[in-house]
Amino acid sequence: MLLRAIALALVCATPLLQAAPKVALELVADGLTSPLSFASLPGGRALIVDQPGYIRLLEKPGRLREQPVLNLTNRLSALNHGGFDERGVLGLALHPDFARNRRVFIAYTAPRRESVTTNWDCTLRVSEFLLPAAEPLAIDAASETIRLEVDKPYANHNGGRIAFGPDGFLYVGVGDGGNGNDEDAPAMEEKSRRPGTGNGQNLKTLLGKILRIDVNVPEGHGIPKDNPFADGVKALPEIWAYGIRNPWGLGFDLGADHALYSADVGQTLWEEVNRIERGGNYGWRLREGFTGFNPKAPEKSLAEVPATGASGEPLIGPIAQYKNRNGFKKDADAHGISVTGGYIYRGKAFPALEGDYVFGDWARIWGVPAGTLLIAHRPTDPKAAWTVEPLELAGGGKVGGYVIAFGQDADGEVYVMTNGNIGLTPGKGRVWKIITPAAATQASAY
Ligand SMILES: [Ca+2]
Repeated sequence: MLLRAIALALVCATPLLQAAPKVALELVADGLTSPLSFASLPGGRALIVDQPGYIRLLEKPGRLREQPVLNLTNRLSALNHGGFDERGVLGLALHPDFARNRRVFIAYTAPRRESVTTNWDCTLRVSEFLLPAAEPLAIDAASETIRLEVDKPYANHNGGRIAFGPDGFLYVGVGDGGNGNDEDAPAMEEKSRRPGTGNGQNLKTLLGKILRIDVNVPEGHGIPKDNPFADGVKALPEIWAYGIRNPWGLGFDLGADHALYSADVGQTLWEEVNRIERGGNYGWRLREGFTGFNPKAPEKSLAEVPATGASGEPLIGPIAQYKNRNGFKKDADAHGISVTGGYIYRGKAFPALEGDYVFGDWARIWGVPAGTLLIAHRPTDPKAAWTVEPLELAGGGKVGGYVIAFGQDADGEVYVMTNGNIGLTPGKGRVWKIITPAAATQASAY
């Protein structure tokens, strides 16, 4: 027993012993508008998504090819150019067998489908394109095959982060429909809706979900046989997990159990990171983080925390959460106002971060371009909460922009994407590689 007590004491003391290493940033791409996704190509190059409608080619660090690989501007929903906007090109993923089949999957907001009620905003679309190996690399827009469409009542909370799992299926994060407090969306599917529950808890809408689809079919998508609601009776069959608000960040662990991690942007009080399990109910809008959520008074947690969803299923709490400064202005551990999801670190530069979750927060205050890099340390006890702290820049430097997205290369190293503007004003979108201060000797380092 004594040994066990000592072991427990050591486990409990671990967070105090862990001081995250200081990091530096190497500028790898500049002059973009709002870079949101990064995918390594064979041969050391990478594709970068720029939100207003471009897929760009990073030839090597510091050299972004001028001519886009793909221009999608004429397929997007109208954008608020020059201002804040959550719409545009949002996510990109290479097929697991890309080296042979050259298939690229892109998520973007398209104009509202004609079949949709006119007071809705846009349609989140996931399409496949072919990227021929011939140089110079270019995607023919005519190669588009639409795989999935989800209609959106509002302009915000689109999700649109996509990732292939080790199972070969495509996972798609979809936000709760937008506006705030997970309102029930305007009456498009009136008959199938249970009013008053919000979209996250409504299993008859794809809003507020993590989806899992089979794209190895000629058109559209198939339903993997082992999806939790594959028969489509109780729920739409694409649903893999639910109770999600705005999954901004979606990534599989390159190592260990290859689990899926997703950040979920909070409403007012709590920002969270989830490990996404098959069929899991992540609580929104019954809960925000570990607390009970009241859509009529989002600034105050409910006294009683709901434990289960409508069918008695347990609500799954986040692996990590931190305070939102909108609700906790004076608290030092309120790191910002909107979580930006990242990746489990599996690179070589920071052995101390192996298995930890590298992510960030968009900004400390609306309108001020000062985001924060964060690290969630994986606990020794898998049931314990991950501890969150800032991932500080050596020399006390600051990330000079909103932290809008993260990327990960084939070596497991992590990239952070920033925007010096609040939205779609061109010129201050940058992609940085997170490197050690010792490696930051080049002039390009931050
Ligand atoms: Ca949650």
